[in-house]
Amino acid sequence: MKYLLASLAVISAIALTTACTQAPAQAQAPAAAAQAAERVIEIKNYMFMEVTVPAGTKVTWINRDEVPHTVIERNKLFHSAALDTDDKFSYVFSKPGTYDYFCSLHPYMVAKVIVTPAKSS
Ligand SMILES: [Cu+2]
Repeated sequence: MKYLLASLAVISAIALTTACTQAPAQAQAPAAAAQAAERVIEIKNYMFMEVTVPAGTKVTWINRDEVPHTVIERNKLFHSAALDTDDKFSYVFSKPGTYDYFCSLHPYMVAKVIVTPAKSS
Protein backbone atom coordinates (compact mmCIF):
# COMPACT_ATOMS: atom_id res chain seq x y z
CA MET A 1 0.00 0.00 0.00
CA LYS A 2 2.80 2.38 0.88
CA TYR A 3 4.53 1.53 -2.37
CA LEU A 4 1.35 2.18 -4.32
CA LEU A 5 0.89 5.57 -2.68
CA ALA A 6 4.50 6.49 -3.38
CA SER A 7 4.04 5.52 -7.04
CA LEU A 8 0.91 7.61 -7.29
CA ALA A 9 2.71 10.57 -5.76
CA VAL A 10 5.49 10.25 -8.35
CA ILE A 11 2.98 9.96 -11.19
CA SER A 12 1.01 13.00 -10.07
CA ALA A 13 4.25 14.95 -9.59
CA ILE A 14 5.20 14.15 -13.20
CA ALA A 15 1.72 15.08 -14.39
CA LEU A 16 1.92 18.39 -12.56
CA THR A 17 5.33 19.17 -14.01
CA THR A 18 4.11 18.36 -17.49
CA ALA A 19 1.02 20.48 -17.04
CA CYS A 20 3.17 23.40 -15.94
CA THR A 21 5.53 23.26 -18.91
CA GLN A 22 2.63 22.98 -21.33
CA ALA A 23 0.65 25.83 -19.83
CA PRO A 24 0.70 28.86 -22.12
CA ALA A 25 2.60 31.84 -20.79
CA GLN A 26 0.13 34.23 -19.24
CA ALA A 27 0.62 37.95 -18.98
CA GLN A 28 0.69 38.96 -15.33
CA ALA A 29 0.86 42.38 -13.82
CA PRO A 30 4.30 42.75 -12.21
CA ALA A 31 2.74 44.09 -8.99
CA ALA A 32 0.58 41.00 -8.61
CA ALA A 33 3.55 38.72 -9.16
CA ALA A 34 5.60 40.58 -6.56
CA GLN A 35 2.85 40.17 -3.96
CA ALA A 36 2.41 36.47 -4.57
CA ALA A 37 4.78 35.50 -1.75
CA GLU A 38 4.02 32.03 -0.53
CA ARG A 39 5.44 30.04 2.33
CA VAL A 40 4.91 26.31 2.75
CA ILE A 41 4.64 24.66 6.16
CA GLU A 42 5.03 20.90 6.10
CA ILE A 43 3.25 18.99 8.84
CA LYS A 44 5.51 16.09 9.75
CA ASN A 45 5.81 13.72 12.69
CA TYR A 46 2.87 15.39 14.45
CA MET A 47 4.63 18.76 14.31
CA PHE A 48 4.10 22.06 12.55
CA MET A 49 6.97 24.29 11.45
CA GLU A 50 7.10 27.74 12.98
CA VAL A 51 7.56 30.54 10.45
CA THR A 52 7.97 34.29 10.35
CA VAL A 53 6.62 35.96 7.21
CA PRO A 54 5.95 39.50 5.98
CA ALA A 55 2.32 40.64 5.85
CA GLY A 56 0.58 39.62 2.64
CA THR A 57 2.18 36.17 2.55
CA LYS A 58 0.06 33.21 1.62
CA VAL A 59 0.93 30.36 3.96
CA THR A 60 0.14 26.85 2.76
CA TRP A 61 0.19 23.86 5.09
CA ILE A 62 0.80 20.42 3.59
CA ASN A 63 0.20 17.30 5.62
CA ARG A 64 3.15 14.90 5.18
CA ASP A 65 1.96 12.49 7.87
CA GLU A 66 -0.07 9.37 7.25
CA VAL A 67 -2.76 10.53 9.66
CA PRO A 68 -5.13 13.48 9.23
CA HIS A 69 -4.40 16.84 10.83
CA THR A 70 -6.24 20.13 11.02
CA VAL A 71 -4.98 23.72 11.15
CA ILE A 72 -7.05 25.91 13.46
CA GLU A 73 -6.21 29.40 14.61
CA ARG A 74 -6.87 29.87 18.33
CA ASN A 75 -9.36 32.68 17.74
CA LYS A 76 -11.00 30.82 14.84
CA LEU A 77 -9.55 33.23 12.31
CA PHE A 78 -9.09 30.22 10.05
CA HIS A 79 -10.09 26.61 10.35
CA SER A 80 -9.08 23.90 7.90
CA ALA A 81 -10.96 20.70 7.22
CA ALA A 82 -9.22 17.46 8.19
CA LEU A 83 -6.21 17.23 5.90
CA ASP A 84 -5.33 13.77 4.66
CA THR A 85 -1.83 12.92 3.51
CA ASP A 86 -0.56 15.56 1.04
CA ASP A 87 -3.71 17.67 1.40
CA LYS A 88 -3.17 21.43 1.58
CA PHE A 89 -4.72 24.38 3.33
CA SER A 90 -3.85 28.03 2.67
CA TYR A 91 -4.43 31.32 4.42
CA VAL A 92 -3.22 34.80 3.45
CA PHE A 93 -1.89 36.75 6.44
CA SER A 94 -2.63 40.39 5.67
CA LYS A 95 -2.08 41.88 9.15
CA PRO A 96 1.07 41.76 11.28
CA GLY A 97 0.79 39.84 14.52
CA THR A 98 1.32 36.48 16.17
CA TYR A 99 -1.15 33.79 15.20
CA ASP A 100 -1.31 30.74 17.47
CA TYR A 101 -2.82 27.65 15.95
CA PHE A 102 -3.25 23.98 16.72
CA CYS A 103 -4.51 20.66 15.39
CA SER A 104 -7.92 19.74 16.78
CA LEU A 105 -7.18 16.04 16.36
CA HIS A 106 -3.94 16.29 18.36
CA PRO A 107 -4.34 19.34 20.64
CA TYR A 108 -0.70 19.06 21.78
CA MET A 109 0.28 20.08 18.24
CA VAL A 110 0.64 23.84 18.64
CA ALA A 111 2.65 26.40 16.72
CA LYS A 112 2.48 29.97 15.58
CA VAL A 113 2.85 32.11 12.51
CA ILE A 114 4.58 35.41 13.15
CA VAL A 115 3.63 38.10 10.65
CA THR A 116 5.87 41.13 10.39
CA PRO A 117 4.90 44.41 8.69
CA ALA A 118 5.24 44.27 4.92
CA LYS A 119 8.33 45.92 3.48
CA SER A 120 7.44 49.17 1.76
CA SER A 121 10.29 49.16 -0.71
CU1 LIG B 1 -2.97 16.41 14.08
